[in-house]
Amino acid sequence: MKGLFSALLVPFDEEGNIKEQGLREIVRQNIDVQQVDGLYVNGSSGENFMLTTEQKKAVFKIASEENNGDVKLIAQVGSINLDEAIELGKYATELGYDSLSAVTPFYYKFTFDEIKNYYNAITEATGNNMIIYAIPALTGVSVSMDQFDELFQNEKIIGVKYTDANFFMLERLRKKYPNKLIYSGFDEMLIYGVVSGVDGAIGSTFNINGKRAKQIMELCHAGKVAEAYEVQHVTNDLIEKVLDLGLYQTLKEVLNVKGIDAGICKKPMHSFDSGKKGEVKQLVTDFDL
Ligand code: SI3
Repeated sequence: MKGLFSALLVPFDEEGNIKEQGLREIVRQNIDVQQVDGLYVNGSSGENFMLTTEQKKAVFKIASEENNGDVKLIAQVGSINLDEAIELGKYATELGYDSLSAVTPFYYKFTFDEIKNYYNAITEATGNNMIIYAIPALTGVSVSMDQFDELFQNEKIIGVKYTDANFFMLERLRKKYPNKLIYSGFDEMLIYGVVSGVDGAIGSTFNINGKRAKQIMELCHAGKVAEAYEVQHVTNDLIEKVLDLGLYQTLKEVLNVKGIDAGICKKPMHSFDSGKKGEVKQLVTDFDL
């Protein structure tokens, strides 16, 4: 379960339907071209929180069929509807997903006890392993060190996808929990995560820039941090531009330019600004995507 996991993009048509063939092409692009070690399915990058339960199941099924055992699979099943999270967790477990992951429940100000019960309920009902998806900037939920201590008492909770820039806490977690899996979540800060000893990374931009991300990890592991930093600089020149043009819209547009049917984003997210298509073509050339 170590290494680089692409947070899988999901292509939609104008009506918000999943484009199955395009999704299969994105899975293959990640495995065959970006050479990632795994896929993180139905995360933020999959626009998961805007999908129906049936659509989420369809994404799990198509991704696992197309993967066909090639790389490791993590199923993000988190939902503030706990029944849905459990239903999805059971479904992904039956499909053979290597681990579940669930975002911390959001919107309502859930108490820590409620959050802990949510994770314990999912692991108990599914019997599968769980990776906590901590992304305080989007959920407003910050998990403290003491709370991680409590959550990690559940042996089925095998790690955390740590999408935060608190590197002091990351260092503390790494030292205290050498046997839990820690995944870095911000692609633009990958090098700091790797130097802090993460086991892997999960990110959206790996769908188009996985090879460079892998280089950053490998160079750091070989002790060549200065060289890794040069690759991070190039990566961040790319990410800065992608964020400026619109994150998921631009990642999809890059794939579209490469001949992969990545469709468009699901409403209410807007589609890529067609007046800027030339800028994306330039990105593909400039960054050799
Ligand atoms: O699907 C997912 O859950 C993710 O891709 C999470 C991941 O941490 C990404 N975060 C979000 C909110 O998309 C990052 O990869 C992020 O897109 C990237 O670092 C650019 O900011």
